[in-house]
Amino acid sequence: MDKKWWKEAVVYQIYPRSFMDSNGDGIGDLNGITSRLDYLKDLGVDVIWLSPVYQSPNDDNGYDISDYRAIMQEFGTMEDFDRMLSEMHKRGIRLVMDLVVNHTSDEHKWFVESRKSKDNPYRDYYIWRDAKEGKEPNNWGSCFSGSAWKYDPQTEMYYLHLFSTKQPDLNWENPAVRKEVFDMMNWWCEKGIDGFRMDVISMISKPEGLPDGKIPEGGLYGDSGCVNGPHVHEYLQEMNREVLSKYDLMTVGECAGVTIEEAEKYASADGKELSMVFQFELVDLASGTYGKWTDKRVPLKDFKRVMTAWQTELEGKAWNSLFLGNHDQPRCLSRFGDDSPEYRVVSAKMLATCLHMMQGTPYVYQGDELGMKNVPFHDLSEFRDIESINAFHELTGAGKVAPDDMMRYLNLRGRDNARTPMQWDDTASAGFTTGTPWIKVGPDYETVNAKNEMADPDSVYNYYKKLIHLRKEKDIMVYGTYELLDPEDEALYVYTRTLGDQKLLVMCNFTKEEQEYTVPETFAGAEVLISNYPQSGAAAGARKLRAYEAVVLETK
Ligand code: TEU
Ligand code: CA
Repeated sequence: MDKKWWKEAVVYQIYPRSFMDSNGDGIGDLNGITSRLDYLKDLGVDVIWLSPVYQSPNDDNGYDISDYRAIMQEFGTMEDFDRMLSEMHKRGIRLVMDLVVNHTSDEHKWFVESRKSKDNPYRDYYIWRDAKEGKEPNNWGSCFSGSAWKYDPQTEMYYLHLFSTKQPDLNWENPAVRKEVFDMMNWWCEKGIDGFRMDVISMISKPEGLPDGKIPEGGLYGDSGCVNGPHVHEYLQEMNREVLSKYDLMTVGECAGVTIEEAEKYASADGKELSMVFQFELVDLASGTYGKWTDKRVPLKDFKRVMTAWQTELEGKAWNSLFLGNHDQPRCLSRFGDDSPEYRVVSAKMLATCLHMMQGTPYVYQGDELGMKNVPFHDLSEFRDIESINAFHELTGAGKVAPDDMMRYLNLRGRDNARTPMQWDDTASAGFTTGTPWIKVGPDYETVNAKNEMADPDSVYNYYKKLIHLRKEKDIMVYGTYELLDPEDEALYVYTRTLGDQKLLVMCNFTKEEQEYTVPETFAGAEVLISNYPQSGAAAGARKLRAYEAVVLETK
């Protein structure tokens, strides 16, 4: 087996705006992160993926960067960053930065120059096109509603923005752009960071000629088709030669639209591009006419099918990342589990068991280790996320979705669910800030918080801690081969892991109803490795699995 530190690591994602505020302005910051590193050391995580902290006007909460080599004022200074990095390294924790180079902010000096004139030296850093028949150059829609093109009167042309109008797409066909990006990446690597999470990196190469896309039934705009474009692998192999290959880095590509076949290229074992990718097949399940804006739940059979495809087809060819949540998703407990007061704890532990016992690098999103759940938003004014606010106005404005339905969908699937402040303790604002938090705090913070859970041996926190520490002791968790059992079962997710003559059996009940299961003879005499319920020894043959029960058996 090709052992790598990043295959054996557990990654913790910090969304800095919501993690910890150190100066009372209601906004998380770098010194706040530094003050909480002992908590992360205790949890046992090996790597921190830090969402963007660069200078930004915050149209998309830092994913719109105006200076790649400066720290956002609200988050602190470069000295604060250097101290945070040093304190992480002192604790043996590595830092992976968020690299957002599909686009910049429209306030980046490159775009300020580019829009000045058609012959400006920076003009071709971005994607400008003339109107077509007096309208946008093609029918592409932005991920944040509306057209993907914005007309700029100064030079009477349109520029492309796959995300907000303040996030103009960079022109990766321009070698000068690639060089700027690589120089900036080397600058951060020389500061001692340990890797990059690459924002929408599968979108950087646009289809030749920027042709119209298919308009989905009921949709308003064409699909840009900008995923896995014609030159994306060339660009990433160049990035690998110019930057990545020079350091001992972990890299993960956020690859919307990636297929397993493409993932084998992005994350190939030959190390020519990236270490691993985030796939979106799982979190995009149960999408509707208007994409994520739906109240559909994911049937377990589909969940098992997708996870199994990635587990079995990448094995030996490329490396999986494992995640159920991040800053773009609703809380995984609410989406895939049962966040009711009665079942919150066992369900959160079951989901964590199901994910962490798989092959790949697990990602823990801040607060999921506490069993934080979706937060009720009662009015559009309580939302902060441009994606949600724009979608509400576009879909209700066009009469496509009733306002009440849209509020329900925003509550179920909106990104703000994962962006409410980290719940540290039961004091005001959950100990996140002494000021007024930039976004509402979850109403359950007096019970669901790190202080309570660290003190409670049966908490979700201490269960995650056990799972994370197990991974350091058990090569089979990292390198064992995955095999799904009982694919047709719509209540139980059961799979094995095999390494040499050792085997694990992972049984997860995704329902609150008690389920019957027959443990294979192979596991006669096996011992319980971990469970979210007290276990009285393990035995082969018929057994019951209680509500959301997760049991892992290990052969000796
Ligand atoms: O997200 C890319 C992306 O596809 C998002 O649109 C996400 O999948 C979607 O919001 C889920 O509904 C990355 C960042 O993670 C996201 O926070 C940024 O808003 C986006 O790129 C633009 O930088
Ligand atoms: Ca602050």
